[in-house]
Amino acid sequence: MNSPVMLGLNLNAPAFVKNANLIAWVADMAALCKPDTIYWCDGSDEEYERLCAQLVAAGTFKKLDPVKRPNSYLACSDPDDVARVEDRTFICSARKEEAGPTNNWTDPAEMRATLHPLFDGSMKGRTMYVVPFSMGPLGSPIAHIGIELSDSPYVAVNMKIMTRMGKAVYDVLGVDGEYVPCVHTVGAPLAAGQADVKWPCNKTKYIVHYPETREIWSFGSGYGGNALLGKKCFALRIASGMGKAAAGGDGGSPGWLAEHMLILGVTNPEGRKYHVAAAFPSACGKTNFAMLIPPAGFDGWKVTTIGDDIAWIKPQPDGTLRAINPEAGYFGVAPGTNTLTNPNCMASLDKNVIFTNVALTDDGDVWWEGMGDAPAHAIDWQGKDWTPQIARETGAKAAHANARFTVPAINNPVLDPAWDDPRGVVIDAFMFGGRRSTTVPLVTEARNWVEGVYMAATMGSETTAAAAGLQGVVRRDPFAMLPFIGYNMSDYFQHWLDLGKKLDVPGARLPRIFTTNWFRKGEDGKFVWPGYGENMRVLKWMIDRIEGKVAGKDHVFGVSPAYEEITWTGMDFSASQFNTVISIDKAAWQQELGLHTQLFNQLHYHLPAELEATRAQIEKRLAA
Ligand code: SAT
Ligand code: MN
Repeated sequence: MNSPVMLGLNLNAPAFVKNANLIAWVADMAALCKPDTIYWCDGSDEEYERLCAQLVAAGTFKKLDPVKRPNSYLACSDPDDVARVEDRTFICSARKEEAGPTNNWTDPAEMRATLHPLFDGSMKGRTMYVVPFSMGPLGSPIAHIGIELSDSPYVAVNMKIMTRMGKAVYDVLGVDGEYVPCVHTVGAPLAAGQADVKWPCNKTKYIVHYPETREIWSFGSGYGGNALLGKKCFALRIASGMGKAAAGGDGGSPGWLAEHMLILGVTNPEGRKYHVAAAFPSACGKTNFAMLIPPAGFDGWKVTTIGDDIAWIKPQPDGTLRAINPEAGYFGVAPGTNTLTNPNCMASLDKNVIFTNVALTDDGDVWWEGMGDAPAHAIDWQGKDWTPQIARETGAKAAHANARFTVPAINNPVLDPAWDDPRGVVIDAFMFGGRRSTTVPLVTEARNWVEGVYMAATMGSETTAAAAGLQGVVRRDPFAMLPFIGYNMSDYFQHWLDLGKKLDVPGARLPRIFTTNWFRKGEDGKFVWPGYGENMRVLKWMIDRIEGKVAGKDHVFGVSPAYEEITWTGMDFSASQFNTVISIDKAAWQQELGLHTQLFNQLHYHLPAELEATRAQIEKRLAA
């Protein structure tokens, strides 16, 4: 391989970078990708502003009105680059069984041979940004460091919001610290004199993970989880494997968990505070739930946000589980967000935001479907004129269904004081929630850890616009991790079961496990449960369960609330409406169990016997 010096490229490594391994790797990657220049990000505000100004000059960003949206920008992507590409995402472990049947797998040597020519010269005519980031509070025992090399300044500025990015990371890394190397290119090299486009990307896309060597290689996309490699690629796919690999050893370590979960704090009027980690698939309202405002009638209740998408959870010697949010910002879904569905989120979006694929209004602000009154005219996310009349006539959407905002966590008015605490917070309950128009009740508590793992493992959900492809079809999405687990799904189930056993030490109290479904529909095809802030009523029932205040009703696969156990103050919801969202239809559940069997057949390799036994028990109870 040519050295960068031979190529005439100056590495420009600043004095604060003291890690020889890192410098050598950057040199190797520069020799391969052949950028025109290398820029080492320091994470300063001055740098952020400079890169944003550069993105404005390039036409990628539009600066929004400085009074209406101070220090905020709009980016509109290529229409072919709008969501995660699950069919182009690969887990390249040494053996196929280690990736498991739910992941795309290619032999690592073969994948390297495919990627090498694609990355060779891929950054020509561009700058390679060296982006140092910490997933989690700097120096936290639960946190880990990554370095992303990217030829996208859009990625660099988004990483500044989404992670602890900058110079201080190098202090934690030191001369020989470890980091996860992440290489990203939009795959659009520029010939000498060739003009750039606003959103460079490539029709060919590869989002590749090598779990053994803990590397991430991403080619061809500039969007979201495809390109901001700290998020799904590192914090879920690579980290889930790290947590599993940490299990065992001489000390019998339980390992740890990297989960697709929000983390919230909930304080009751008596002042007792609990922490809940909740898994929902992408675009199913994690950000809304994490910022929930208790409705009228819930005086003295308070919900605070630790994280809205990902949780890293480590068992402690006392049997507790402590969790951190590895991220520092929110990459949330814009459409549907408004002052009624999520007032705290709307307040967060007042300033310092990067919007992607929403509409630009004539007064230099943004708009999306479900934000409120439509403007008389706007420029839609594809740069076309948009009016309410055009929308009526053609169905054109002003914003893409997967349009996003990138916003710093510190903008959130209900940010939990412990959100940046390196020790994390103690988890009292897990929640798993799918998007199901039928069958699954509003809320159910598992009677024990194994039953909870079974519920999470068999969760189904209707697909959303967060991933490219078919939408609204029910697929099994175990733990809301189907697109994010970095190793064999059945081994992951086993990891959860083993962890539960190891935590079950005298004096310790395992977190309770609940499943929820906000999305049951009535015969008219409309949602029956109002959701959003009203979800507080379900959250309160969970806390009441933890405190032993409500008995619940036992049924075939867990415990659900009686109508009187939910606090209805300030809400009209009849017993019969409640029945529509909580009832268990035997025939539907017999069918549902058939789908569980199908899933278990698919996952038979290493499938824990406890899960199959739990399924058989439920089947027996159903038949009784
Ligand atoms: O684009 S992301 O993968 O970051 C968002 C999501 O799918 O949750
Ligand atoms: Mn997510």
